[in-house]
Amino acid sequence: MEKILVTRSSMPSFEEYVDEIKELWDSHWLTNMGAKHKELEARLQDYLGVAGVSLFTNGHMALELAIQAMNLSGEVITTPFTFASTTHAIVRNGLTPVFCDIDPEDYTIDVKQLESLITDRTSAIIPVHVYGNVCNVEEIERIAKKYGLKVIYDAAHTFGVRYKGRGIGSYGDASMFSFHATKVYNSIEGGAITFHDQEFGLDLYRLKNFGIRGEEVIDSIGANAKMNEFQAAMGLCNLRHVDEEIEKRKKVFEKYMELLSGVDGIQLLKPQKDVQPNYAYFPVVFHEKEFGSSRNEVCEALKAQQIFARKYFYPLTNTFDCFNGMYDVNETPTALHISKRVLTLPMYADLKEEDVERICGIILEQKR
Ligand code: T4K
Repeated sequence: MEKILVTRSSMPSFEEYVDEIKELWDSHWLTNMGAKHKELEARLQDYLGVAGVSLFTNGHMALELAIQAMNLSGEVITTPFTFASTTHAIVRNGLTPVFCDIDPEDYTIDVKQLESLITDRTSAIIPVHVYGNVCNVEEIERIAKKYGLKVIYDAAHTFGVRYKGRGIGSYGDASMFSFHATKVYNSIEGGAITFHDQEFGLDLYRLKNFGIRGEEVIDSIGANAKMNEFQAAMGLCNLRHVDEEIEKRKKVFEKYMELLSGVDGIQLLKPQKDVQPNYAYFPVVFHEKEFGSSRNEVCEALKAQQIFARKYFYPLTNTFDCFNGMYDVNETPTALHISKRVLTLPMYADLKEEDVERICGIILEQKR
């Protein structure tokens, strides 16, 4: 039986990629903001509908350096229902994450609780557009303005998403996109920060290149987080096909919806108003009492048939071993509840209709 994994990288044809990288053999320019890098930044600025784009070697380093470039201090409010990256980027900047609970339906930061977590040490909010679901950007903006806080969105999952006709990366002070192989759009590994303030863009440019301002002037403590030309070439190729890929994902998404909607004990994503989605993930929350089987039982039943769904995002970041019990998970009860019950099903553009039917068949067999 052929294995079905939670996702499968989108790729251009071999010929298209080879054609794209041919020039690199002529130029011998392989990295350090070369021609492909420049072209991709310009194309993404246009595609994402943002004022500025800075490319990085991966999404995580993009987030870490965006936080550094903001000169934040003290506490940063975020959610624990996310990939390790979000919390680690805060902690690795010497900042203290303060965990806000999530909304029980779209799993993004619960804006009703946000204000109560603000102290005189708070400097920023880092909300996550988890699974491609858009946070309540208006309310976040209102609160941030009121308290003078910066907002950096973890938009790793929201490539191509638009809200009220605007690219999602145009909200907040900055947004981080991941172009990892597992994402809707990939540059093998890769990431970007989108921003409005061109000065901030220059800071990012320097921070991803060791803090070098000029050959003899190094005036900030940077890292090396540059996207190389082979990554940028993959990004250029995949950008030509991303709309088509999202259309194909939509079909997979709709098939899952058709087969799993209305089943007692199964909670699915709801379409969000004014959002043009990208169908990044297909999370299902299993309520054991009503469904009759637990998330773990469903996961095991799928595994027995060579189908590898994933528990994104379990465990919560505020329970990670590396934090040695520093955070109280009971402060985010909804996040805890959802993380114990969620399973993200295989989701990618080329997932066959009959495979979706098979996956749903196995899930529904677990209904007691
Ligand atoms: N913020 C959020 C909210 C994020 O979700 C992420 C990344 C980040 C920040 C950081 O962005 P990056 O620094 O990664 O750009 C995967 C990804 O590695 C990670 O990018 C992603 N989130 C996370 C949700 O998922 P793992 O540990 O689950 O990956 P792995 O190796 O188990 O792969 C999962 C499946 O993907 C495989 O079963 C098959 C498929 N796959 C994987 C690879 C590596 C492919 O089809 N092709 C591939 O090349 O973390």
